[in-house]
Amino acid sequence: MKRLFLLLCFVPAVAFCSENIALNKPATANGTHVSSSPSYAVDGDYQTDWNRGWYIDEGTGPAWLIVDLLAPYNIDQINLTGANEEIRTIKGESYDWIGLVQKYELYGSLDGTDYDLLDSDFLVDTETIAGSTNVISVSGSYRYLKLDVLYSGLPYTQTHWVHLYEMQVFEVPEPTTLLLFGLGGLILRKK
Ligand SMILES: [Ca+2]
Repeated sequence: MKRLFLLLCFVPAVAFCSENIALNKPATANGTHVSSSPSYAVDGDYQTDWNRGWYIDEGTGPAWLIVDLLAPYNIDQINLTGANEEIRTIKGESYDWIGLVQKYELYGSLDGTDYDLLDSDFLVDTETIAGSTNVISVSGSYRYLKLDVLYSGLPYTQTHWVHLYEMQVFEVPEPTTLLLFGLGGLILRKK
């Protein structure tokens, strides 16, 4: 005797898609060292950086970089990547800056005038890209993102380079309901 068991699976699932909405968006800064332009902070390449140069605040305010997302986005997460040994090794650079820090404040704005403080922390030069990336949870709708670097160097010395290798920005995921019709199994048993 044969018995046929047909299992039909109807599986609603939620898929989340997320892309870096800062990628190749316009970026400006209040200074650039040589050709390390602000656009390198949003080009999707960990080997290129916005370099503000040897930064000392002499009463003119912080070194800053602004990214214009060109429209408001409901932002969920921002990743900031600073200098690190992994990139220097790839590029054949011999500097040993591990342990150096950049003190920053990150702001968001809808109109480019009124800014909300989103994060205040340090970017730390470590051995890896991941270790030198700050993952920042954000809640709010913003078009402009502004990074102020208050100093760079050993804490409170203000005597080193200001770098930002990447700023990545991600929206709150939009759920996409997928209806997965799966044929779970066709089981043929013999007795
Ligand atoms: Ca880059």
